[in-house]
Amino acid sequence: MNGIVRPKGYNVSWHSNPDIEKHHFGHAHPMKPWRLTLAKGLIMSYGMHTAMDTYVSRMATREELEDFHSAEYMEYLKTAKVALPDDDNPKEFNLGSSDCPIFEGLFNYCSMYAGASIDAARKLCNEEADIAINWSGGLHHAKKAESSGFCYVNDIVLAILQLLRKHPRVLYIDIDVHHGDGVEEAFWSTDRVMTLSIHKYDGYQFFPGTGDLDRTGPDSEENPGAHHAINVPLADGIDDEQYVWLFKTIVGMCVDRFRPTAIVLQCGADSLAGDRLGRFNVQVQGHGACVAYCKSLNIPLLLVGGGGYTPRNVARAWAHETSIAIGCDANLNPIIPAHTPYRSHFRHDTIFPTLDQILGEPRPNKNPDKKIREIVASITEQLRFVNM
Ligand code: ZLV
Ligand code: CA
Ligand code: ZN
Repeated sequence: MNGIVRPKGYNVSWHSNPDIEKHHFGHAHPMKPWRLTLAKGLIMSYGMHTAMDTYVSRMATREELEDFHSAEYMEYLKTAKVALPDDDNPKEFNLGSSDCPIFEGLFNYCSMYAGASIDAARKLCNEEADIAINWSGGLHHAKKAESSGFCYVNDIVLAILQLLRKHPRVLYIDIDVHHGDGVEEAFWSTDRVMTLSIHKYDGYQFFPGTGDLDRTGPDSEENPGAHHAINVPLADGIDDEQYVWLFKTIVGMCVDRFRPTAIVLQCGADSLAGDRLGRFNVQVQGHGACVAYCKSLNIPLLLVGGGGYTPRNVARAWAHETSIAIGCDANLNPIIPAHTPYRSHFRHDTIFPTLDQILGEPRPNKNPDKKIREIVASITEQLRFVNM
């Protein structure tokens, strides 16, 4: 079946739940859980599920959610009622805002994607998986007591808290086009988690408006979290060559200095070219090269999803990255199998749509090489302050 074989002595676990995909944020909202159906269809039509341990994930319990979130916020999230369109009540916990609408089944949706990330992290802790995958997770903006930017519960923080039960040091890497502010904030004061986010940054306009190069951790040197936040602010239009070079260079330096015993990679697909909200020119190949590089480090790896607002491209990237995880990427026929569900969604200018070819107006690259080198120089200097 398309050259898919289970890798010997290497376990990949895949955590998903079809009920997650059925939720709707609202007609005009860019977040479409249905993109997960498209990704799953592609993964399964290639037969990749046969090479992984597949789990239908369960809901996280209230106790598990309250490992990070406040009990008051979780209670409100559970009981929040879908508001009428003209209801302008004050928005507690930012719930009911246009970014974070209250929709039917919201609490179940949150509990399921969080349950999947928690289970995936536990598979790594028990050494039952070398790579664990939850494409429905990666919701990096949620705070202890606040929803933000389409994220209600921070499954990444919950997963890292699980990993910290066994692992002394966790490296969090975020390739979503937005700054991973919620995860950064949650681990701001500890030296057991290093956070690295690569994102579009223009000072204030592009959401969430944080993530400048100088944002490196708490100011006080006595605080163990000092220097453990790494931010890579980029301008529009970065291409594969620059992005992958930057990724490998910076992640390589972080691994050398911090020596993580587990890695969490948030694979937000809104950093791809042609994304409805994104601004970069990264291709499926370049995005996947980041996953391949993390895999090559041979450190337990958790892959989560994140943003991604052009569903056919999100599905392409996460299917390609699943193939990298199980090691069959080189053997895949790039032409999307004829029996793939919703195959017509992948067709644009060609009758033979491929896994790696995405359509998107190229954006002018506003990232001079000099700037890219300056970013690396600044992070090199920052890492000198991280104790080995
Ligand atoms: O990909 O939104 O700019 C992880 C992730 O990182 C804003 N929100 C907020 C701040 C005030 N505004 C605007 C509110 C708009 C509400 C609805 C949209 C609707 C249609 C098209 C675009 C948007 C939109 N919203 C674009 N950017 C925003 C951001 C939030 C981005 C979250 C990224 C989440 C899953
Ligand atoms: Ca990011
Ligand atoms: Zn994003």
